[in-house]
Amino acid sequence: MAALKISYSSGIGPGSSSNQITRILPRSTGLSSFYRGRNCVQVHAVLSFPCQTHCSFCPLPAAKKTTRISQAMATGSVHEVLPPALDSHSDPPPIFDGTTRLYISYTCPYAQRVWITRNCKGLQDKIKLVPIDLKDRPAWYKQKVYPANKVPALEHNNEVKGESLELIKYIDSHFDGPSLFPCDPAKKEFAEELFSYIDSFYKTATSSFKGDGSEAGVAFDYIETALSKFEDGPFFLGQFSLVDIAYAPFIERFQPFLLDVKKYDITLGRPKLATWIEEMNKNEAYKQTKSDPKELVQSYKKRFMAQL
Ligand SMILES: N[C@@H](CCC(=O)N[C@@H](CS)C(=O)NCC(=O)O)C(=O)O
Repeated sequence: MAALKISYSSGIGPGSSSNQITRILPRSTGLSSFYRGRNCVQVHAVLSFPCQTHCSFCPLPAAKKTTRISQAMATGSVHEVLPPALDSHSDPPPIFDGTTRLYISYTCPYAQRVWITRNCKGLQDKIKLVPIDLKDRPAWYKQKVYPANKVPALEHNNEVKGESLELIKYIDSHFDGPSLFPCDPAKKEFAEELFSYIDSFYKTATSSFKGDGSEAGVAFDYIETALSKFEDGPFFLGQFSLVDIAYAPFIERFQPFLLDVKKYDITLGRPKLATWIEEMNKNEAYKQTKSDPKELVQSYKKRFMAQL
């Protein structure tokens, strides 16, 4: 059986130590059972858009972009030990020292979008992850880093920017790595429609938690139809893109919660969605950011059941 060398830190998240551990796992175990917080990082190539022409969303010259899948991504050799979350006792990093930093929380779906984007572009060594413990937030975060006091935030070129959808576009267009947004106008237009739909998707899905979950059907039907629009791949725009990244953290949470609590299987009768989830789960850059579904269900139960 092929073996995969996994290095991980046991020191992820509040209250844990920061010993590094190396384990050999049987490949058949599947990395999906090893979630961030404990894992190493094996990055494989991701699909990217081969932009033939220069376009406003894609400032890099076409030739540069098409060949920008990093060596590490192509070989799956990127190795990242995730740092522990900083809390109210932690010193701030040397802010505005020229380092590009992505402030996240390991549990925040918005931050996860930006983290996935960074991983997909192979920017692990260019954008440093700074996880924050939101339950015991360091005061310096609001005072010195991001007055909105939320994650995600990106420190880049002596500025701090927020808002996950803005950040994934910003990272895609300002950093090296495979382009994650198409140049095809029809695809761009559809991407914007899908970005606009996310809020109602979220609201429809979460309000279904009050009932038997089936009211979420309309939101997942929209997704199923959207996934049928382009036939050059199983993703929203055919090929893998920022749109998949924008939806993934939420579908990652809704699927196990609705199944566990409401016995509602979002993939039933939705083959495109089932395939999309399957394909997403093959993406190492995304898998490194995933949480344990059991923990997600617990956290959603805590958050939403109290209100029901
Ligand atoms: N619209 C923001 C939402 C970010 C957000 O709400 N982040 C949450 C964590 S998941 C947060 O930082 N909450 C802290 C707070 O609101 O005090 C985005 O897309 O980035």
